[in-house]
Amino acid sequence: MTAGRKSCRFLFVLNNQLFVSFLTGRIGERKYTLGINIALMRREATMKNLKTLTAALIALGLSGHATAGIVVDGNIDEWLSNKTTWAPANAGIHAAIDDQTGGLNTYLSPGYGGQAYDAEALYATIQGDRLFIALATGHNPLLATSGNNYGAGDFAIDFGKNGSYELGINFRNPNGVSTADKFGVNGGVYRVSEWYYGLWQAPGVQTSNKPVLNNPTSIKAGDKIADADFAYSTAKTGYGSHLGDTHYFYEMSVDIGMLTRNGWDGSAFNIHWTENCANDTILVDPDRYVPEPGSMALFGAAIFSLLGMRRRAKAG
Ligand SMILES: [Ca+2]
Ligand SMILES: [Ca+2]
Ligand SMILES: [Ca+2]
Ligand SMILES: [Ca+2]
Repeated sequence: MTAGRKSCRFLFVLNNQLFVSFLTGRIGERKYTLGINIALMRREATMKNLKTLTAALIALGLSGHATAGIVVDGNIDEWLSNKTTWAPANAGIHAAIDDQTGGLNTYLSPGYGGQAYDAEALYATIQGDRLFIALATGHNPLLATSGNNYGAGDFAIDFGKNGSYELGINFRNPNGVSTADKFGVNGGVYRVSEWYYGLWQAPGVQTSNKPVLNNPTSIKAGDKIADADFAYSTAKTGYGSHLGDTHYFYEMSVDIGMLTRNGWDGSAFNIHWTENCANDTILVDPDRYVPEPGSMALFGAAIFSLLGMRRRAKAG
């Protein structure tokens, strides 16, 4: 998301009063217009009507369309503009979409498993001072690793996009029996010293000792550094192009300051998720993070420049 502004004069009416715009722009997805009340401009400005002018500016600024905030509750509808295609709700959301279907013998990538192991869509966005992540999958979070079943993996973060996953956001399976499923605290953020890996050495080629190291599955060892807001859903239908399929959603957010204190330099990074078998992997790479000026700071700057305009007008 970016903040921008440009000047382009036009007249508009608000509350039966005529305004001339002097600044329009965007803060993230929110459009705003600042304007000067024509009636007030024609009078000699006093401190009293300057206050009225300031109030009018703020009211205008806040009249734009606000982006709905993300609520971490396991319902990802606010992330989506289209539930059939999984298209994200706005350009600030980075998305990887790979919705497959079929029975357990259906190939995904790099392994098999069809809808029951399908990683379908992974999303990431930054709002305010938090990184939000959402996942849609056909894999039941409550499926435990046992025999030929494999439980859910954790969310792995690779700063530098160099294949070394520094941080993990942990999912702890309440039905877990294996050490991978039972590791740590649900929603805990860990600085990871060791990952588990899946079954695949190359697409369709199984291995027990040469896993693909850029497909980490679950946290094996690490230090807990924070807690994410973390939620996951029960089975849902009505999404994707395969109408009979069931889906499960994960949603979480972590503090940006915590990420920077733990190795993030603000450049683009990868977020990865898969199951403990790594039958289907998914990766999303949020852009470099550019902090936005706070909206009130921007309005403050606008009012300050208005004061400057008034002084110049008075001097002339
Ligand atoms: Ca939600
Ligand atoms: Ca699917
Ligand atoms: Ca998939
Ligand atoms: Ca790295």
